[in-house]
Amino acid sequence: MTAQQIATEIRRHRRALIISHVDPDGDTIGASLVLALACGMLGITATVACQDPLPEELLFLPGAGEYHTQGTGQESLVIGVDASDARRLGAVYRDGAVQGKPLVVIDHHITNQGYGDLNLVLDTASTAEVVLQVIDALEVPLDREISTCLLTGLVTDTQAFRTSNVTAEALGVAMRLVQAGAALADITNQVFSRRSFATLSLWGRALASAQLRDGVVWTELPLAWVPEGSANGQLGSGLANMLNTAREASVAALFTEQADGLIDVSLRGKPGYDVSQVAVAFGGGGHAPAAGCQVSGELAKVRESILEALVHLVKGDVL
Ligand SMILES: [Mn+2]
Repeated sequence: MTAQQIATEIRRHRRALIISHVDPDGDTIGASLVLALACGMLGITATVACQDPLPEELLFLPGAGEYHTQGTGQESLVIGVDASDARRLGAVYRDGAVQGKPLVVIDHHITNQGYGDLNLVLDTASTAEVVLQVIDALEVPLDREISTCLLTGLVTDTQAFRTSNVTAEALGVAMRLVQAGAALADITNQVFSRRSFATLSLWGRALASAQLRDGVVWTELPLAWVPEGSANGQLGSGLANMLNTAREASVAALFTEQADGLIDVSLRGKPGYDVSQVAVAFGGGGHAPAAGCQVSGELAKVRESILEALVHLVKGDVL
């Protein structure tokens, strides 16, 4: 599928539902908001929706206040953004009024299952770059709002251009976005340097109990530690990256106990270790250096079975 074909499909509709993945990050939010802005310019009424609330540090994005938790039922097209499988689209997509409508999937995960009616999945560092191709195909000009949302997606998914999938093309995209008005330093400051004290305190607790086992560094956030009302996984976002800076470890794992009974598992791998293999084995997905899954069961049991798989990964055993 090409960006041109996706653009042609979008133009056929008057109302579209754009879905960001559960536990939303800067990439799914930025890319979704851009599609909504583009739809608006083309006279298409867009609803942006996500099952979970947006992280506070991303509320500065233009349109972030317009998020819904479900569609209106009026849309004739559904667009799933940055989600490697249908489950990642959460309750918004499970809604009976949404099922059966044509689904366009725009993503960049190598583990994407091609579950849409139309799938545009490219091997880029962010979904924002894929959406830029769609925007170009729709002939929507880049303005400050669109470029700010897209650069936020690229910056968050690459940890400010530090991941191994940052290519010359990705930097070329960043240059285009900065030229169109996106303020790189403001964005990085906004998304990486504005953690709440509660988050830092929680990380302190989690780091103090971190353990190292056969090249795997891991820690966990039991439900009792997580302040009430905080969104799924948001407090732990970034903590997995920090764990993975341990020189002695090849891979890192963070286990977060959620109120819904599921254990959220965030995995990180040093270059040469593909943690998405483990995520996929447990029903999740992601990228070689960063992947995740949500597993039902007791925290200790889930943790042990995943740690076992990670130790095998580190040893080079076939999973
Ligand atoms: Mn992404």
